[in-house]
Amino acid sequence: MESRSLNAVLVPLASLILLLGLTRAQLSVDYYSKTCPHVEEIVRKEMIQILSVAPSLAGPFLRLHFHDCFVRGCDGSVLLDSTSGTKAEKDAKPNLTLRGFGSVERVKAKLEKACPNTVSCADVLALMARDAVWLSKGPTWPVWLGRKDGRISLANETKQLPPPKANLTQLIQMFSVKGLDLKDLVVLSGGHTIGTAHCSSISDRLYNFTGLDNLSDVDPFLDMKYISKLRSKCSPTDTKTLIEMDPGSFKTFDNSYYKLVAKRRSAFHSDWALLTNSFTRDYVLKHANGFESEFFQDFADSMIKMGNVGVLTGSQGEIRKTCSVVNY
Ligand code: HEM
Ligand SMILES: *[C@@H]1O[C@H](CO)[C@@H](O)[C@H](O)[C@H]1NC(C)=O
Ligand SMILES: *[C@@H]1O[C@H](CO)[C@@H](O)[C@H](O)[C@H]1NC(C)=O
Ligand SMILES: *[C@@H]1O[C@H](CO)[C@@H](O)[C@H](O)[C@H]1NC(C)=O
Ligand SMILES: *[C@@H]1O[C@H](CO)[C@@H](O)[C@H](O)[C@H]1NC(C)=O
Ligand SMILES: CC(=O)N[C@H]1CO[C@H](CO)[C@@H](O)[C@@H]1O
Repeated sequence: MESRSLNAVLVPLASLILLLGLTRAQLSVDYYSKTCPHVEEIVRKEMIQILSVAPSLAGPFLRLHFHDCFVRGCDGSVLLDSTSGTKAEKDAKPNLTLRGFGSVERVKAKLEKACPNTVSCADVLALMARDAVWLSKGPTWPVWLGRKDGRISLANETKQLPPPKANLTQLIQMFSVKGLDLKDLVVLSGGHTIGTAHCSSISDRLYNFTGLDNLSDVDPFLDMKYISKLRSKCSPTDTKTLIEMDPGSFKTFDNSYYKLVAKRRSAFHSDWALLTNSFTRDYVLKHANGFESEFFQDFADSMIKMGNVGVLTGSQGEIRKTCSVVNY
């Protein structure tokens, strides 16, 4: 009896450690040191140019990597176009608001010129996300490289992405199936310190939270004064207007996200939900009052962890030539 129950714990534990060991062993910081030694400089140089012309793309680049990693692992599947037979992730509802695809192709094209058939689109996304944060005055981190690109992208798999209305139970569940814990959840949510949201992503909190569809049907956990402010920007049916998620500081990666969450002025119900668990609430309240460098270090650690989710390595997958289509 006893050894059986011990085995029940040890066997999955051992295979988990093995699995983590294998994935980590195959990604490495110097993966392209021989085959494409200037990969990081090439990406950085393009990113500086892209963001100097279009600074509002920093948020979208970070979000693209997140959406990539949460569906089929970080395999570039978010970048694939639909084909005649299948509707891709890109064409599913959560992805209506993704941007920056043209810039990813631009960076990839530069890399194809310097080192053909070498750097995967999944790695390009990981590097672009890191540089987007760094160029927004946030932290930087070593990007583990060597991901291969997948050949499959299915719209219905975007169900694995947390919706903005999610409660903490759902968030914990959706992160834990990706191997990400409570700390990763509260830390990575801090990514909402940069970028914008469409009115359509928040209008239910302002007008129709429980489906009653009248002016008193608001998210009870959103600061009332903030509701008025948001309503003045977003009419109930507006699908185009963008709001700054971190007003006044949406281009700067800092700890102000946690200040907003603490004041119940965050964009999404999912951000507010971080106040409903003692661990995540303590993290929010602590970092609302400073400790920015600790948040930066945590963010770097959790991004490296997210960048490892479900990666294809070695002989799995391929190095796509163009990020929006699989190789022949
Ligand atoms: C915890 C669960 C999360 C939920 C429910 C969520 C939901 C959303 C939604 C609904 C938007 C607005 C899209 C729009 O209307 O244009 C958004 C934007 C954004 N999200 Fe998240 N997100 C989550 C986690 C993350 C994570 C882990 C990251 C990265 C570390 C991230 C980074 C971003 C960024 C940077 C934007 C701004 C994009 C832009 O400027 O276009 N989010 N998120
Ligand atoms: C998702 O879509 C694919 C292709 O369209 C289909 O084969 C698969 O069964 C669908 N999966 C689910 C869970 O609906
Ligand atoms: C969270 O949301 C799910 C799905 O909507 C629901 O079933 C569950 O009861 C909610 N949990 C809490 C604690 O509110
Ligand atoms: C309000 O929410 C309900 C239920 O989710 C939905 O059926 C209805 O279309 C929404 N109204 C508007 C104006 O979006
Ligand atoms: C909103 O709808 C609910 C349920 O029908 C009703 O009780 C409430 O009085 C309505 N509020 C307004 C402002 O119309
Ligand atoms: C950026 C992008 O490809 N967005 C697509 C999201 O899905 C809708 C349809 O569901 C497409 O029309 C968009 O082009």
